[in-house]
Amino acid sequence: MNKIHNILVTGGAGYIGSAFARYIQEHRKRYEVIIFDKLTYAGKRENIEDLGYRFVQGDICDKEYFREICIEYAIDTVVHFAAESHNDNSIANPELFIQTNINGTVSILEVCRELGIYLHLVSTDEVFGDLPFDDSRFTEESPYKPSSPYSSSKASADMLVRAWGRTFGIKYTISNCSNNYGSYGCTGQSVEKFIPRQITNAILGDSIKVYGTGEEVRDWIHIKDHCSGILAILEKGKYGETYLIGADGEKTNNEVAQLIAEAFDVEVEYVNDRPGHDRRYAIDWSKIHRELGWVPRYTNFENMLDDTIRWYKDNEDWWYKDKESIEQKYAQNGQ
Ligand code: NAD
Ligand code: TDX
Repeated sequence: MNKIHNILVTGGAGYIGSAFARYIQEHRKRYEVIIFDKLTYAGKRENIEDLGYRFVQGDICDKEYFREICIEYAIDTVVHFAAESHNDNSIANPELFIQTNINGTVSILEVCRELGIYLHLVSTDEVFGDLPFDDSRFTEESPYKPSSPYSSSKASADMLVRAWGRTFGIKYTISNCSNNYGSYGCTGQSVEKFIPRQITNAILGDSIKVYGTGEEVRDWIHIKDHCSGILAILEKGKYGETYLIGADGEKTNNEVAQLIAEAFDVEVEYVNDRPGHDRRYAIDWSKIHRELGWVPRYTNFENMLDDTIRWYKDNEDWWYKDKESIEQKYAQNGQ
């Protein structure tokens, strides 16, 4: 078992980072958690306020400040979620993705190297590009073929972490997970992402907006399963290894859109496609199961989607203030 005591969570006010902090509080009270987040448009204090963990507002690209915080709190483990995370934004403003996802990761790597800190990098299945519409799946050995500025910046971060491992001997692990959905405590997913965008459109009586033909496939995993997978890697994973996390949740965008449309009795509208749109993602998660004994638990998609719909109905204050500006951006692209 890896030695963990003081964990710094970068991007810990965002969707998955804050859920991970909540998961640790519910399942591992013995760990100290420090949340480090710049609070971009994607970070929200209300995601973490009730947890009572220490919060530091800072930019991962500011290496000196990041180093100071790691020393001040005697950090032994960094779980690195902080990123620009939305594909459509990476098409509109690619340079920000290079700065945060690549340069930010290098600054963390340099601090981890100097202070001997173990780093877990939270990455994505999108680094492998896309799959044909058959039964193939990504494995830890799949070649890197990212398609978008977002996924290529995440692929770069994976490679940099491996290089710092091999050249400088830093202790690291990497996880590549599929599309997350769902809510957890005070945390929801940004209304810029597919499922929350459609649920909140429907709550407001608007149509579901599907890109292109809607035949693309995403492999959905509930956010709590992603969190338990990361914890399993932190505690039982082997340094220098990569683990894929997934939950056999393949669905076409049309299937998901239909479920939401039926729940609210609204129309599905086909809008401009995303440039370079990846066709299909699918994860073979047999390694993390075989080596670490991990299994996903929240695998009934229809039930968890109902639960998610309920959360957005009950938490309008959490999302309503972001909705208009995000929809304005989509409208400019005919989406
Ligand atoms: P998110 O956009 O909700 O949150 C990102 C967080 O990072 C925000 O709180 C933001 O304020 C913070 N941040 C951004 N730039 C920063 C900087 N320079 N310094 C410090 N903090 C900064 O994203 P998410 O969906 O929670 O994704 C978290 C991580 O998980 C990302 O690395 C993403 O690539 C990865 N991932 C996401 C998914 C998914 O389906 N959402 C799937 C697999 C992997
Ligand atoms: O309005 C929409 N209509 C639509 O059809 C939106 C926002 C999306 N889509 C499609 C595009 C994708 O095929 O839905 C699918 C899912 O889109 P996103 O929610 O934007 O997710 P995706 O691009 O697949 O990336 C997500 O999963 C991997 C996360 O945003 C990434 O952070 C993660 O790495």
